[in-house]
Parts: sequence; C-alpha cells; structure tokens
Amino acid sequence: MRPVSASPPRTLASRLAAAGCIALSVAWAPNLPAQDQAVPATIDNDGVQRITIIGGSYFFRPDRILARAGQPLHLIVRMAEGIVPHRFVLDGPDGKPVADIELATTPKTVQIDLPPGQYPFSCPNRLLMFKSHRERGMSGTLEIRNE
Ligand SMILES: [Cu+2]
Repeated sequence: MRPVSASPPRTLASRLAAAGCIALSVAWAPNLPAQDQAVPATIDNDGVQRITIIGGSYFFRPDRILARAGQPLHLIVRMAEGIVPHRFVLDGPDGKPVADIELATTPKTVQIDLPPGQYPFSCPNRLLMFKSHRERGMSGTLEIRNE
C-alpha cells in the first residue's frame, strides 16, 4: 500500500516556480535615474507590456527600452510640442523597418512582436541638405530579453 504523501503535487510546485519567475522579472526593473538607464516596459494586468515614447527635436524619451520576449508589447508613440515633423522608425532583425509612424501629439499604438535582440529606432527625417534627425540625436534602442 502506498503511503499518503505529504509533499505537494508537482503542478503546485511548478506554479510556485512560475510565480518566482514573475517576482524576479518585476524586481529586474532598474532603480537608478533614467539618464542612461534602460526603462522597462510596464506589464499591465491584461498581460500586455506598454511603454510611452515621446519624440521631439531631437530626442526620444526614453531612448533605451527593455521588454520581455514572448509577451505582447505595445509602444505608445507621440510627439512633443513643436512644428518639426518627426517619425518613429523601428528596425527589425534584418534591418528592415517593422514600424514607421508619423508622430502626432495624439498617441499612436504600435504592436511589436520580435524575438530577443537589440533593435534600433530613430527618426530619419531631414530638411534639405541638413543632418538627419537621427544624426542629431533622435535615436534609441529597444532591447527584447528572455526572462
Ligand atoms: Cu524627427
């Protein structure tokens, strides 16, 4: 006859392990000033990661973003006050744009689904022979990490 086991069933153990993973990834948020620190996307109750990116002359804020692989990611992009037109262009793994958005003061949402990696974003706009906005500092990086 088999004795009654006091240990919890395997499913509970794996559920606890998963909860540990979630706690770890929440703790992973950097707590230093945002200056040259990457800013993690917020994970909302609906399981969607969201982050707002503001573009202006000539910056993106934040310009370094962290997100987790395998979880929906929404980038909410909008323009700071100003009359200079800007775009948000995000390059995919092969260097081709996976997003190319005209910025407006009304926020626009871009859904991103990319494997782990570092993805540059920038504004390629330029006026006549002047430097492009990218060359003037309007660029950043999205890093997608495994948990
Ligand atoms: Cu621009």
